[in-house]
Amino acid sequence: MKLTAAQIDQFHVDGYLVVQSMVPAAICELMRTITEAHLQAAVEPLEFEAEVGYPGAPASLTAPGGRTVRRLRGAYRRHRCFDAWAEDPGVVTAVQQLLGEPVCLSLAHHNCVMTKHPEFGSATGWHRDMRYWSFERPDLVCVWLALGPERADNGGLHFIPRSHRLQPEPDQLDALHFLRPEAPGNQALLRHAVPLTLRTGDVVFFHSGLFHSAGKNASAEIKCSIAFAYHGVSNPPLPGSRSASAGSIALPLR
Ligand SMILES: O=C(O)CCC(=O)C(=O)O
Repeated sequence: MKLTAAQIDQFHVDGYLVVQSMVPAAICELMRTITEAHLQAAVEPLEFEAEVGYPGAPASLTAPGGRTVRRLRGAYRRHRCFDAWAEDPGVVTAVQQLLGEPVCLSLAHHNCVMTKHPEFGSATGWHRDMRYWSFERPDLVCVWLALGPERADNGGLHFIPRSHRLQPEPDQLDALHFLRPEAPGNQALLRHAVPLTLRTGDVVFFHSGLFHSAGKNASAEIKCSIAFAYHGVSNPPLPGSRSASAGSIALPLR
């Protein structure tokens, strides 16, 4: 799959691009089945709701819902269906077009199946992924694949279009670099936020500087999405940083 010039422009202007029906239903179904099996068997490495520390998340692993899985980490080495997706030539071509150079998959960031459970799945405040990432330039692309429907009411993503180049004033952010919803400087920004509605097999490419958030899951189904992050070959992780710790996989186009 090659992106059109209009799609590339849209990504650069808005900070994100949705490609509908990029992945066939049968592949999504396989990924969903593997996800459910790994949730059922608690296949490590896992991140639990109690560990994210977001508002409304269970306070400890032993609190009710504390061991609700938030992320199946290490997706790349979890099952062939996930690494095949991470290295899919359509994905690699698209990310290469968006970053303007050959790309690498980061194993340190995202590299997971995000799961948002009803009841104990917590909301995520307004943040940009690059807040704790250490690269020469803050220009990475997250590729997010919906394995089922995603809407505002089941914990789907919200974006602030064009916020990927924003330079917030210190008082707009809290100590953890989340946007402070009550800060006067954020009111106009938050008025422009949009909920994303995705169907199974839709893919969102978004810039690591884009402010995004997600709510709780008020549906009866677990929402599952695959997230991988990519950087350009000329933009490696900084030596000694957490971003460099797990390594990257170079993805030349074959
Ligand atoms: O699904 C969510 O709550 C948000 C996930 C997200 O934005 C992240 O982990 O960076």
